[in-house]
Amino acid sequence: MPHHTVYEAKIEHLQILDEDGKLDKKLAKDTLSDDQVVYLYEQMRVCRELDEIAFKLQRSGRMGTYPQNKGQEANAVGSALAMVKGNDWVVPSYRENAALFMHGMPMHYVIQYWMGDERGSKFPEGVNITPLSVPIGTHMLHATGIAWSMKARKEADRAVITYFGDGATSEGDFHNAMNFASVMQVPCVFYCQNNSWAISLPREQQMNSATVAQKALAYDMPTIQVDGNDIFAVYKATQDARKRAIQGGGPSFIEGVTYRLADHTTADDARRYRDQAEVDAWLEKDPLIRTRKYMESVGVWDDKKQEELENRAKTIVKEVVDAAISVSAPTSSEFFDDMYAELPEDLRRQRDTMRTSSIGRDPSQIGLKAQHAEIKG
Ligand SMILES: Cc1ncc(C[n+]2csc(CCOP(=O)(O)OP(=O)(O)O)c2C)c(N)n1
Ligand SMILES: [Mg+2]
Repeated sequence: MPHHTVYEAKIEHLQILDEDGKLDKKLAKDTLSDDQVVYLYEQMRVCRELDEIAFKLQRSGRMGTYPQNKGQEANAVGSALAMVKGNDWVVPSYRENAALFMHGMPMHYVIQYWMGDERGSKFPEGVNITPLSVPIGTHMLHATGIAWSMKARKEADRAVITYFGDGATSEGDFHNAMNFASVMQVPCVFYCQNNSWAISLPREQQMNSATVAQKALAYDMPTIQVDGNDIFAVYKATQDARKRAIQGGGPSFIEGVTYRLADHTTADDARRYRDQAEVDAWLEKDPLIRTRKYMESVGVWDDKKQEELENRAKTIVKEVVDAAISVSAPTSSEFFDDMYAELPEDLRRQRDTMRTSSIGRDPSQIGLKAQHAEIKG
């Protein structure tokens, strides 16, 4: 038969907790306990508080810019719980704060980072998280590389998760990372937060594929689309993917379908390009609302607990902001400190001459030496 089908595929969609907080008990089997649900809800609520305060800090001129996570928190918490803190690696973009906190990043670092302080990227030893990546897509290559090193070192019980947006999957780096990860069968979970928008560009204008998940088929990766506002579905898909990774089954892809309820960043005004009706429809699918409904339906949550949590969230975030703004200002030469273990000669020269008019040049060069001495003097 010269003409026949050589490849066929389907993309599955998984939802376990629906928008009304109703759980599919069969699908939920071996996923989250009620205690874990409460824990994840608390993480999401604290993150939401941080988001609101960060927004205010930017508006009052104390922060450069900030990308709110509002509406997407279930993707971060559900997946972060399925990975192993301090053992696995997290390679983030910039819209999954809760995952970073759950994997040990002190919360004030994220505030410091968005205030423009490089020390917000210098995580304590033992925190297996790479710095936030604002360049779109470049970090997925790092995730593949870290996972490849785990494989080369035969670290059989370790895996990597990397987060990125729908827009990032239109970048070449995404495809390079996916291809290499697949060819080398590295233990990496690729988690796409499909929030429908890449700044002002709607998903359907930047890609012609019906799902993001199907892009992984080209790399023969196990792939699934989940309701990204459903902590159960996110947890289950990530748990399956991690299990596959540590058992030598190679990389997996997860598309979490979610929505960016806020502007792209504080530098954006989404009212200029998207309908309020769309936002309103997604407000009803808010992961916090549906998780709370579920918790109330099984009797593990009530108004009193909610009030306590809201107060706790305020206290935590206030402490975090105080910690971020009370650190002493960095000295100007500190920005040379953290890129290299040993500073290359040209950068060393830049650092040593940065306050002279011979910046970056060797002050002992003829003609510059005298000038240098003059300025220093
Ligand atoms: C390499 C690169 N190109 C362009 C940009 C500008 N930029 C910043 S965010 C963004 C959109 C990203 O959309 P998506 O990947 O869907 O992530 P989201 O912001 O929706 O979470 C773009 C194009 C960038 N930061 N890096
Ligand atoms: Mg997006």
